[in-house]
Amino acid sequence: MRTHTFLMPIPAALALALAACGGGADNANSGDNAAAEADRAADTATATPPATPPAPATAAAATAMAALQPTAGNQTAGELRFALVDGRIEVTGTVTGLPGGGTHGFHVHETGDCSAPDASSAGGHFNPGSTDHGRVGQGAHHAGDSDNITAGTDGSAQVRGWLEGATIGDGAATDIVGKGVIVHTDADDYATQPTGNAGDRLACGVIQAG
Ligand SMILES: [Cu+2]
Ligand SMILES: [Zn+2]
Repeated sequence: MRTHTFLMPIPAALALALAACGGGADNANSGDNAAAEADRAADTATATPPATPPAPATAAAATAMAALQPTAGNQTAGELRFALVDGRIEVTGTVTGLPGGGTHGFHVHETGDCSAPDASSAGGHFNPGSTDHGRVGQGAHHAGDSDNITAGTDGSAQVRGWLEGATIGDGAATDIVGKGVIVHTDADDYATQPTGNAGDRLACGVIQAG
């Protein structure tokens, strides 16, 4: 019994020594092995058909932007960014040239056409779900409804709002790419149908992927 326990470490040590030698041999041949691996990898790559489309294309389409241009007789302009985050669209950016500060309605509209002097060409609120106008996050509302923006005394507003029920770049009925964005003269009351009684249009932009 004592003999056994004393002898056991010897085979273990031999095994370790052999393993070390084996590792050394592998290292010595690693250059050849690497070359053979590369050849096999190349063969596999040419023989295997392309897999599913790469994910980055979808990720890149999940953002959009819009440049706001003033309507006739106004100076309101801005830059907006849209990003799909956790199933809703975050809207960020800056709007300048708002008259006398105050609070202004802000929506995505159904048509990406700002050609009319008063931007009436952008149509009504973006409403793919055929719902009532309202306030995002509080019951029924248009997919294009976003909270009012508030300008400082310098006439500029930092936009930080969101959209619910809309998507970016997927080609679905809810896709905001190609739609319009409008900043209004007055505040949206979140109740009057179907406009929120936000008044005239100070600026208009077209949402573009990117
Ligand atoms: Cu509007
Ligand atoms: Zn609305």
